[in-house]
Amino acid sequence: MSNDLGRLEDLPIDYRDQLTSENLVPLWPSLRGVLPPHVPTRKTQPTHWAYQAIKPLLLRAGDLTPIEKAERRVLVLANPGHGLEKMQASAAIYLGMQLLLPGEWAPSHRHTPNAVRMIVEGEGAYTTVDGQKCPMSRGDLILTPTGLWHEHGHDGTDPVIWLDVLDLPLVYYMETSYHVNGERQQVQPGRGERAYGRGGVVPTQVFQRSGKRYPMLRYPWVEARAALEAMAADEPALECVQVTYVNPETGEDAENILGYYALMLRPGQTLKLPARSPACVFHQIEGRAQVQVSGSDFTLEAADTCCAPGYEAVTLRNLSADQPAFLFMADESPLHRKLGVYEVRA
Ligand code: 1HN
Repeated sequence: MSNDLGRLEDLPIDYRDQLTSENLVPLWPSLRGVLPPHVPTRKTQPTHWAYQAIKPLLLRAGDLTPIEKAERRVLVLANPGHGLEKMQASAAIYLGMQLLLPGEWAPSHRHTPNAVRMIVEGEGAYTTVDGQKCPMSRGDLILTPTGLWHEHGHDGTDPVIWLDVLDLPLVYYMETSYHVNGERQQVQPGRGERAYGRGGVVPTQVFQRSGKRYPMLRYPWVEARAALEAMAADEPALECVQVTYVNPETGEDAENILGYYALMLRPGQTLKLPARSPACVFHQIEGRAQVQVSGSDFTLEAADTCCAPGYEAVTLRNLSADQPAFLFMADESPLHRKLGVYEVRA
């Protein structure tokens, strides 16, 4: 097959003008661009966002912009490879750091993109999702899946900050992104959600299925951390000490498009992750780690975040010789699997 396809400039100008006026475009000058050999073209650049840099700017946003003027007071972690104005960390992943001050309320709405929040700092805030009040503590993961009402409140005394992860870039690209505003939700006491908080047992559905697509909305960090520590202790030879956040009724990914995971690096451990098609995001929950990906070398301090493009191997190294390091990960693998494009490259 020829690597030397005809260029646009090779065509007579009158022919090109006629094509344009009929809304027609020749494929061959662009064919290698849209279908490059062996490895896709990726705009996603390895990018690191230091919490130390974000936090003071976010607190200043708290002074500059009242919550009523922001609805959601967020600084977006934008990948320069996509252009900052696109507000993308990768092709399908949006990341933002959100600040809620004591007494503030971020009003109820629902939208088509799926979201999760990973709590970074502070106590006393909560998200109400589909009538369920979900308290926020460091490391907790709270789902706000597509279509579910959600709002944030804060009864504590200090600022609360969390990382939002959404599939907004994909949903927007599909021309399916919109929101609806709503009234303050009635908190529904005890719908039994807490029964899902224990690994291995779920409520028996004797008379009918729960009917809930999202039975579990809050994944407490104490539980995920305990699972990782137990795995590490019980399987000393296990290389990748990682758990996946799943729907406890089906075992499927917690949400439809992005995947969420927690990972433990043993003291001094170096973990080489193979090149896989999905882009991914790392957020340091505890400890410090080095992240190497396609020529970039980041040090993740606690609460730092970085992203890695797809089709690149990633090396993670725990920078402590005597303490474990814990990371939250998000990636595009549920999307890639559903689309049939998921790959692991040896
Ligand atoms: C959103 O609804 C939240 O509810 C946060 O906290 C970030 C970014 C884009 C679109 C919707 C929230 C968002 C968002």
